[in-house]
This record gives sequence, C-alpha cells and structure tokens, in this order.
Amino acid sequence: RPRVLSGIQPTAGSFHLGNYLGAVRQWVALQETHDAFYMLADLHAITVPQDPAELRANSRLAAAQLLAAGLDPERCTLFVQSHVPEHAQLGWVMNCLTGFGEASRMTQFKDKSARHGADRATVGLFTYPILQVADILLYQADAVPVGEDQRQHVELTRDLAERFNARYAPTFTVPGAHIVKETAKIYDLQDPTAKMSKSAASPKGLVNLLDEPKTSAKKFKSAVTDTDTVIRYDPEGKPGVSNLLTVYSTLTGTGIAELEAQYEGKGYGALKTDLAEVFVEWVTPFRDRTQEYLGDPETLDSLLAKGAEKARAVAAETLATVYDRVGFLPAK
Ligand code: AQP
Repeated sequence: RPRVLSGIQPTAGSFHLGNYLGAVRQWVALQETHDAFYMLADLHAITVPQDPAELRANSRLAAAQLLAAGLDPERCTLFVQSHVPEHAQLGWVMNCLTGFGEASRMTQFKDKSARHGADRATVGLFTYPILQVADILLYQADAVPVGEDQRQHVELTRDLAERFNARYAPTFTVPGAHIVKETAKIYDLQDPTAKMSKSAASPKGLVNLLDEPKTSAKKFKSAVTDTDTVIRYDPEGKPGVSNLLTVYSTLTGTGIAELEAQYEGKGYGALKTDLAEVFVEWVTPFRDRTQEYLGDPETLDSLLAKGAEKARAVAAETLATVYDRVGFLPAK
C-alpha cells in the first residue's frame, strides 16, 4: 500500500471548515487505500506563543475532532508529533541540508512573520517548513494530503529528499502533494478572495466546526457574494458564490452542475439559507461525536500512545539509516 503522512496543528481549538474540506476529509478517504500516518503537529504549534495548559487541552480536542471526522485508529496511525522524538532529530539534519536563501523563499513564513512583526517571529517559525520536511520523509511517504497553501512546503520536501539521496545514497521516497482541486482552497465567507484562516483579521468569515451551529448558520446567511443574481460556478468572476457552491457540493455530494440547475432562477438568499441548513445538519453530529470522545480522555490518551508506538517503529528505522549515511558514530 502506498503511504501518506499529514498533520494538523492543535492550536485554535476548533478546526475550521477549510481544515476539514481541504485536508481532514481527504485523510478519512485515504485511510481506506493507503498506509496512513496522521499527526497532531504540536512541535509546529509552538512556533507561535502557546499557553501550555491550552496547548495540552487543544491536543486532545484535535484528536477528538479527527476521530469525530472519521479517522479510525484501526485503519490509520494517529499520533502526537512530540511523542516521536525522531521528528526533531531528523529536523536538525534537514536544517543542515537547507540553504538559508532557500528557506527564506517560503511564502508562508513571509506572510506569517509580516503578521507577527519581524521582531516577534521566531527562528522556529522560519525553520518550520524544514521540520515539516522531516515529518514527511521519516515515514517514507508517497503522498501528502494537504490544502493548496502547503504546496510549496511539499516542493521543498521533494528538493531536500533528492538532495540527500544524491549526496549520500538513495534513502528517502520523494513524495508528491495530494491536493484535491475542488477543495484545495476554501475561502473566507466575508472576503472570498482570501483563504479561510484561523488568523483572519475578522472572525465573521471563518466557520469553526465547534462553534454553536446557529452562529455558523448566520455566517453562511451573510456571506459576501456579488451584485449579480445568477448562481453559477465561476471562481474568477464570482468567487463568493463559487465558494458557497464548493462547500455545498462537498458536504452533500451533489455535483456543481446539478446545483446550478437546481438554483436556476432562484436568488442568492435561497442558496445561502439552504447551505446554512446543510451545514448545521452535517456539523451537529460531528460536534456530538467530538464531545463523546473528549468525555473519555483516558481512552483518547491510550489510543494516541498506541499511535506513537506504531509511528516510532517506522521513524526510528529511517532515522537510524540517516544517521549512518551522514557519518555519525553509532552509539554502543
Ligand atoms: N482555507 C483552507 N482551504 C483548504 N485547506 C486549508 N487548510 C488550512 N486552511 C485551508 C489545510 O488544513 C491543513 C491543516 O493546516 P494547519 O494545521 O497548518 O493549519 P493552518 O494552515 O495553520 O490553518 P490556518 O487557518 O491556515 O492558519 P494560519 O493562516 O494561521 O496558518 C493543511 O493541510 C492546510 O493546507
């Protein structure tokens, strides 16, 4: 079976609709066809300041949401990044293989450091894509299911894997990004040209899965569209309407063309109200399941411990090969 690796940061508490449609939904599907490794990226989370108690609580909350979304620990390996020390260890080796200029070209760092202020951005935030390279290569992943915003980091992973393989000996599988075109980028409901993001300036266009469904329904109903009235999928000309159609189509499994036909002659109001209903119907059981998993933290923790054990077996083998290839003296 081909292998996949992906991760999500346990930072904001609730996942948002972009995280779910762009990434987590694919993870659930891929566990049927792939040897799948999914991690809670807590090492990545501390690249920006975190309250320790909140980070711990959010890690369990993230695990509960992944299970509620459909990850099955019998069919995939779900673990916490900091439980597998090989991530930090291979991360260091990868740091030493990366050019400073190369790392400086990562657009996500540029965006985030601009947001935090150059002085407050940490070196960890700068090198985070290189740790991500290590995350992926440790598992010899063939594919990395992510949203469009992560494409550049997967490209860096390919470059570094090829560099290591050429400099030492073939060691790493060179992975590809697994990006589902339709949902690669879910947009903010108030600014449909911007990515839906937990760090948006205003929460009005951000749909958090664990918010009160009524709150999210209101956000759908007041989504920004355009001054036209035709419901047509046209991401360039009609980004707001197209984003709503994407969400509607993915949550219901109805094709976009079918939705266009269904809403012919109807106004934006009808589309927004129906989509709000579709979302509430989908999210209500998701929230209930999340609460059920959260209610039993012991089971959650032991499931994550088992995941870490499975992950470590693979990670340790890769790291041992890497240490040998770079010329470290074996510890006796
Ligand atoms: N709007 C989005 N559309 C599609 N996919 C998205 N992802 C994030 N936003 C969208 C994908 O979600 C996965 C987990 O991402 P993360 O843990 O790195 O979270 P993030 O990218 O930090 O989340 P945000 O909201 O985008 O926060 P900021 O803007 O602060 O970084 C990834 O696969 C990502 O592609």
